Amino acid sequence: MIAVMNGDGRMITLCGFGVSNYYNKLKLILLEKDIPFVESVTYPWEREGFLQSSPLGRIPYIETEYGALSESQVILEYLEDSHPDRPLLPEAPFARAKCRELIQHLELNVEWVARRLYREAFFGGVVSDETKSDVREKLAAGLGALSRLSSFSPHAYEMAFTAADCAAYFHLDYVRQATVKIYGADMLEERLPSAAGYLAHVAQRPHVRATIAARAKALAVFRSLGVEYAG
Ligand SMILES: N[C@@H](CCC(=O)N[C@@H](CS)C(=O)NCC(=O)O)C(=O)O
Repeated sequence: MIAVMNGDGRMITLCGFGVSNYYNKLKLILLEKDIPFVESVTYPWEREGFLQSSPLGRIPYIETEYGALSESQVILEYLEDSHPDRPLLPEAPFARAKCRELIQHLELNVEWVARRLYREAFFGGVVSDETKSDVREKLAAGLGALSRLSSFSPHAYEMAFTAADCAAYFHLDYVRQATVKIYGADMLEERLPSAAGYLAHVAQRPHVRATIAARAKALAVFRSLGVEYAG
């Protein structure tokens, strides 16, 4: 647990576990914005204990001095509004919307589609051939949409590091791994050729490197628990 407290006593608790790409999206936002926070390891299969904080029992969620907040994009925008000092969204309304548009396409039409493969790709389960073929088709469309929105060179949204990169790194990395495992081919390479260079570039950031290292440790802990979980 990272325990850091602000000078004025406010503190955010990030709840979830470090294997989750949505958790790591927010962790990276907090680190990059230099917002004090503590981490509370919270597993989705323990949802009965936190449904009041995250109504579907999903992680990540945060606890704040005002109450709990769920859904990573809502949390991201709350952090941006409440801690404007180190902005991770562009200031101009249209650019701000374009950056969020990219995140929404990435999550709805790419990550959420690829997620249906995770059970087999990462958690030792089985996914039907029908699902694999459906995902392949929808993922091709989602990645096509992303390629029309961004060149991912050098960043997800234009030239500067933004919140879109915090989401893109951890989502695209899992999408790539899942497609390699399930289809024997990297769909990012096929549909988003700049992704490999982009991921390598973003991975050099100190906070990204630290979050990747924490993810490896969280994965080892998760495996040692021997629980059945499908993502
Ligand atoms: N739209 C949600 C997605 C979060 C999500 O899918 N979390 C996964 C872990 S990566 C989870 O809690 N899965 C358990 C479940 O859906 O029951 C967000 O952005 O926070």
